[in-house]
Amino acid sequence: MTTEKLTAGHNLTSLQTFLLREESKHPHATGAYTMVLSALSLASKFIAARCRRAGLEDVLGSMGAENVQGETQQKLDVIANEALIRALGSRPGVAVIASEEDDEPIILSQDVTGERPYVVLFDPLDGSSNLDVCGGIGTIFSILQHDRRAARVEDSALQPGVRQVGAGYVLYGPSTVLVLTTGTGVQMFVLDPAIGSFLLVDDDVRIPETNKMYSMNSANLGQCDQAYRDYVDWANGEGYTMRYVGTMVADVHRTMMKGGVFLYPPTKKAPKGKLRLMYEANPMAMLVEQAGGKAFSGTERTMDVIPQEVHQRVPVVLGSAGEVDHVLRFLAK
Ligand code: P6P
Repeated sequence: MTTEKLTAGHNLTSLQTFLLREESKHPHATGAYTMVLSALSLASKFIAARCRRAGLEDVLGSMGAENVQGETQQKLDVIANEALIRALGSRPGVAVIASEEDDEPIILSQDVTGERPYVVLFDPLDGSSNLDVCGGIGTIFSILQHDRRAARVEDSALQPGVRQVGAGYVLYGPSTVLVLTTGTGVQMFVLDPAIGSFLLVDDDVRIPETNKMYSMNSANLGQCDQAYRDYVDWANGEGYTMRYVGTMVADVHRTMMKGGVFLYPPTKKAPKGKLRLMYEANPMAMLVEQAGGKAFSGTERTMDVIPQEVHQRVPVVLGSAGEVDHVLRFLAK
């Protein structure tokens, strides 16, 4: 029997293999970046395991407290947040951690010489309110290089999206999918629970140019600017279909795989938009652009937005280039 037959149907490139192969392309690499991504992978496997048993362990429901966003914290929000902080906090390359769940960034090193080169920002469990109904939820992360010139160490977390050196999300759905960019295209991995490894299934994810599909919470339409309402009227007239899960990771992943456009416009309730720039819009924008799509916040490219504070919110329009252009045409009027 040939080797090929022995391994037929099994992809044998793990995330670890992929990262070490990428690291080997950089002769001066210290391995710190690989260790950051390895920490994110470990924490997401831990979170996936807890999600899989959510109905069997006491991790459903709320903590009875609110986070800095004024949103009710789910038990698994706290568990996921702790897992990410502990995994990243034990890595020598991480200087600052910023989480949706924590008011202020966590400084792991006051050392301004910057031997700790990275800042990691994340939404530990995006869409966690869907957990109780077994809906798709996810983790979103963004990696910046530590800005040693920042006035305060924590200000290093306030860099525009164009300065990201990595971004990704983990979708905890029927399977656990990691979609990652380190700046040279987008790779997709699926967790094989039998061996506990993320295995490479696509080494060059490209978002389809067009698809007559938009994804937004249509219940908000009455609160949106006329331009968004005009776009939806136009799309409906053109025979577009609408899909919306209510978890950004799930809605963006569908958009990455099938094409279309995902929108969270400003509303009366959220006049700057609901989604957070630093650990939702920016990482998703890097992924979408690396896959050939576009990501805008109003008429400004999302990754050009200069952040003012770590939890700031922005409007989001992202997806297939052709579909985002249709929305921008209405916003420009
Ligand atoms: P709405 C989940 O709470 C979240 O932060 C994103 O994952 C999602 O895209 C959005 O909010 C859904 O908001 O107002 O449609 O429930």
